[in-house]
Amino acid sequence: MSQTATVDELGHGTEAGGKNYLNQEAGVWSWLTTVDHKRIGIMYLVSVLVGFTFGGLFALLLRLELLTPKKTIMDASMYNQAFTLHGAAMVFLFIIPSVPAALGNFFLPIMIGAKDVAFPKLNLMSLYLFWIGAIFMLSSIVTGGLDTGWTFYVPYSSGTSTTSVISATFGVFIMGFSSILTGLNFIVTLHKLRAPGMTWFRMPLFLWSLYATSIIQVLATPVLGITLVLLIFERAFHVGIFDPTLGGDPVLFQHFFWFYSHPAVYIMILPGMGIATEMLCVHSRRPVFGYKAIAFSSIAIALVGFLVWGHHMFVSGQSELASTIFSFLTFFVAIPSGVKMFNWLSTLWGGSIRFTVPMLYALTFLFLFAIGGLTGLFLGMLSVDLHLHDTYFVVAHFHYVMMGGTAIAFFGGLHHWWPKMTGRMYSEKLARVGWAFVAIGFNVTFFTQFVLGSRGMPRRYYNYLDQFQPLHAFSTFGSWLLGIGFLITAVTLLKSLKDGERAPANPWGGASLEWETASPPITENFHTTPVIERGPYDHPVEESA
Ligand code: HEM
Ligand SMILES: [Cu+2]
Repeated sequence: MSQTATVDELGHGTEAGGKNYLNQEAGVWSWLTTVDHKRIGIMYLVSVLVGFTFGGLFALLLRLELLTPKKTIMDASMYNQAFTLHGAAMVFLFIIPSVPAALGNFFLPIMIGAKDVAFPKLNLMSLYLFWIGAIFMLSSIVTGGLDTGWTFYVPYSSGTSTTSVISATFGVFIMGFSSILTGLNFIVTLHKLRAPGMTWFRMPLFLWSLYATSIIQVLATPVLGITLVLLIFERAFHVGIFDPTLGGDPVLFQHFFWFYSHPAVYIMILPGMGIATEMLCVHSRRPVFGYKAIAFSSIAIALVGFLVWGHHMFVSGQSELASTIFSFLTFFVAIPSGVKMFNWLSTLWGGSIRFTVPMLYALTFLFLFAIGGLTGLFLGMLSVDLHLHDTYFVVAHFHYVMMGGTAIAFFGGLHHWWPKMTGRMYSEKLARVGWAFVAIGFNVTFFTQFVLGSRGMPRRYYNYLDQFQPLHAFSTFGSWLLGIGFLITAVTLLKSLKDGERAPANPWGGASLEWETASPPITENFHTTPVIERGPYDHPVEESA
């Protein structure tokens, strides 16, 4: 393959120095008022990476505190604030918007051969809502902190806590609208703007995962919004809704909260699964095994995900019958997840696997998500969860899913699509070193916590019994490896912007539409509307260069 993209028969390529979405217009104002989904995607990308860095710094501080059994660097109340801010930043500022709003915005229209999303101005408005919500949430840091945990459980949050609960929850409320409107935009775009020949079953599977995610965003997020408004009412005006001393019901809050937040974990993982599918196919040069099974399993996960929220409430005092039913239903989610795992492995089988950086991330995703998912079954088992609830086992489980699953897929996707988004190649060697630190550091940090949890180390404690120290110290050491890994990755990618080689249109030999446009794409994505005649993983016959 030649190193500079050439103009192909659709006229997509640009020669060096040609116009593209990055240099079409210059200046901050042109970015802040843009309606180009690619620029909006890039602004989300920068925002979520800032959120990740912020949350990551708090993670390092938390782990540093846990290096010794007594006070190391902070006292108990600071520890509470640190894990709240870490959790809230990672969930609301990073992981929920990371794949859909950043990478999805950039690639969804391109992958269906469209010029933009259905409602470009609404898309820009969603970004502003995200920023405004984030400012409200983060303002709580300077106006009294936040120590409720990212779950805002009542009655602590509505009465007892003296921290700035209202500004933080109001911020999350606003960010919720950003999420809902993005989901709505994606659904309409996928229904209405597919290029001629782009049937539903010719869409890349990443888009099926975003479609399923959008359904959850539109249906579940309003419930969280209403719940937070009720919480604000109770805290501000002492209306009894959740607080038993005011005549309210605290378990009701948990029902409302998890009715959103369990589906929300699929907002977090489904897009990650979608990216993994793309990376596995492209970098093993194999059409996906079981296209429809993967597509429909995404929808199945989204739907079944609405029926299992009570597994977060086994010890909340809900009835034993309810717990038994929720436990039973929880296992059903394992079926579509298992289907995906089977299809991914079958895709790799007999493929010509190339150990590029995105492939390394994809394989890491498979390994870590398998551990995260399977330990979820331990926790879904009513009898086992009674022992493991609120221990480090849970902390390990959700980090394996959220960080090992989604965040790893996200960073893999960043490496996979970086050449397309920026027009630059990064140093594969450096990126590999970054990956190695992240992969090893992750397991050192979090595998240890399965052991800690099963031995009884509770979650959210800043002091602990001496017997736990060796494992905690090992986990803290792992967090430093992780920190180094992300630092190396950041340097690798930023360096490529300065002196990276120019990226060709199709550096990995992918078959979906984004690889047919130039790197970086022109503002309209394509000079002429493409007409699609094959599936997203079928290579055209003549492609051999
Ligand atoms: C850089 C690696 C990370 C480290 C070292 C780390 C470390 C920690 C620690 C020490 C806690 C507190 C546990 C406790 O005391 O109960 C925690 C909680 C949490 N983390 Fe992370 N974390 C990391 C990355 C992430 C990522 C990527 C996400 C999500 C995408 C995430 C989401 C959460 C959540 C939701 C909590 C729960 C907070 C709470 O209990 O309210 N973390 N993490
Ligand atoms: Cu759940």
